Amino acid sequence: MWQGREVRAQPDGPPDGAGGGEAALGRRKLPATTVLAVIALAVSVAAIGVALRAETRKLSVPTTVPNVGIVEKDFAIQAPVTTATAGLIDFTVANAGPSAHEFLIFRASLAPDKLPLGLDGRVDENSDQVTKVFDSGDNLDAANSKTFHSALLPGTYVLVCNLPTHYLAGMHTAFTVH
Ligand SMILES: [Cu+2]
Repeated sequence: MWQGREVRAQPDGPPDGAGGGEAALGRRKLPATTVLAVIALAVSVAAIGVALRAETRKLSVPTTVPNVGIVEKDFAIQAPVTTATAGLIDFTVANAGPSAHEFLIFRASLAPDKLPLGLDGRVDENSDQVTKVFDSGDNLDAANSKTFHSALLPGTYVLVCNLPTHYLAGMHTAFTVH
């Protein structure tokens, strides 16, 4: 790859002035292959820099996401810890049964038992007064537990099970993110 003969400097230019000038310019001009090699090297170094920065970013992400243990049962949601720092938060929800339950997180400035209701008595998930930020989707069967990943901004939240009648029966609890 390295073409030594093309970049070898000549010790002396020809004796006559004009020709010598041209020869000197020609000598200093690097062959295209060398220029390309230098560009390729610069790009490689830049790429390594980007890769290192990406690696640093990866490493700076906390390796332990805080985990909040939740117990759901007929009919309550128990959270031994009710605050967390904004960012990634895992909720490990255990269902003590006997019914299946779901796990929803609403952002709301209302009291946990004052969320807007639909005609069916469930929390109105489309109300302007609440923003649903997490929904477990599937129900969690009794005696099962599952960890859900969330990313929460600072604010006040209500943890809810919104299966028919479960919210009004008491399945709501406040959660605050600082
Ligand atoms: Cu429930």
